[in-house]
Amino acid sequence: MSQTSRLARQVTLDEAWSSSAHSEICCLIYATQNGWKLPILFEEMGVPYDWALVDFEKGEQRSERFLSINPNGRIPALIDRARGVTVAESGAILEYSAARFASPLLPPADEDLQLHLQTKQWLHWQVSALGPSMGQAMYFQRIAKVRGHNDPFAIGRFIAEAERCLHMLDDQLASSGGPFVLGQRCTLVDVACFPYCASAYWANVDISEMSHLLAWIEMLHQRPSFSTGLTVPFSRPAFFGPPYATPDEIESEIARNAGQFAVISKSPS
Ligand SMILES: N[C@@H](CCC(=O)N[C@@H](CS)C(=O)NCC(=O)O)C(=O)O
Repeated sequence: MSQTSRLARQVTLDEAWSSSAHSEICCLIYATQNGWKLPILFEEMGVPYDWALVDFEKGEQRSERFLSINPNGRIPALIDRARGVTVAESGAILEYSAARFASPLLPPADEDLQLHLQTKQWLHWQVSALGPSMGQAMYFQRIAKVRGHNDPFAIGRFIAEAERCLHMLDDQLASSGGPFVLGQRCTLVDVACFPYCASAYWANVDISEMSHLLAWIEMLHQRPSFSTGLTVPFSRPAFFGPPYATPDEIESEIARNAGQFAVISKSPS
């Protein structure tokens, strides 16, 4: 059930570095699968956070100011004002923040080394395998195709790879016994994987036979910290498909989303 966040406070990009009584950290985000990981994390940790919108409509992810924090020009990034440091790449941000706030979402190595390592293994897998395959499946169908560049081979390849990754998670949930990816405990893996898995509809990946994955997605949609995190900076229920979005919401998201990213491409030589 989605609710308004009591932990989140919006600031402008200009204010992102300014110290505030509300929080020592500021998340630089947009409403995407990688962006939502940070609000979900802070909601789950129960730690107050400031956030600033890096507005894709204005190309702010490619502004000099943002590139000085992340030369890769991608959200999310995090500013830790109290310590005067920044970090980009969602996996690095999740690891840093969980350690910074001593969160059990990153099980300590001296408490359970295997669980600690599994958390890192699946987190790195999410950013290197699940995320890119889902991201490309969405890109070729929801951006390139809508803008007249239909490439069935690329679409087929990335759907197949995303499906393989989602099958891995379904199997992992079955073997861990759930309810979380690594078993009884909610970890950074759940935080990192959820926004992508919940967007299987948007990537056109068929998960109807993946019963463990479906139950896990549904459970996390109902978990207040996760559902609240999905509303910061704003909700895009169309990514999750019916019953989370109406046909009208889906139609308008298709047009809006396709206009949001530059189609940067080179012809093969
Ligand atoms: N490996 C990066 C991926 C980040 C990423 O792809 N972010 C996307 C949004 S989900 C982005 O900023 N895209 C902007 C663009 O392509 O211009 C991470 O995990 O943080």
